[in-house]
Amino acid sequence: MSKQAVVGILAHVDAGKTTLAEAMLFNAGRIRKRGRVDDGDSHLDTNAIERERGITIFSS
Ligand SMILES: Nc1nc2c(ncn2[C@@H]2O[C@H](COP(=O)(O)OP(=O)(O)OP(=O)(O)O)[C@@H](O)[C@H]2O)c(=O)[nH]1
Ligand SMILES: [Mg+2]
Repeated sequence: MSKQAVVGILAHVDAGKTTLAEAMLFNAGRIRKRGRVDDGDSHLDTNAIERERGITIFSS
């Protein structure tokens, strides 16, 4: 069984939390492509409103 880590990132709105989390997943080899919030293709912001506006709304 692989090790799991629960990581919380706290910072101000638009500070770069999603971008950092995306980079961490990519560097750990958990996602093949590092998406970009600005391009609307981040792995973590999947909702249409999130992608359109480039902000995280939902947590999961
Ligand atoms: N120059 C620069 N821009 C960054 C960096 N990290 C993120 N950004 C930009 O900052 C903006 C916000 O990044 P997000 O990753 O969406 O920030 P967030 O904290 O998840 O935002 P919310 O979920 O809306 O609170 C985007 O335009 C990113 O491209 C960085 O290290 N350097
Ligand atoms: Mg975010």
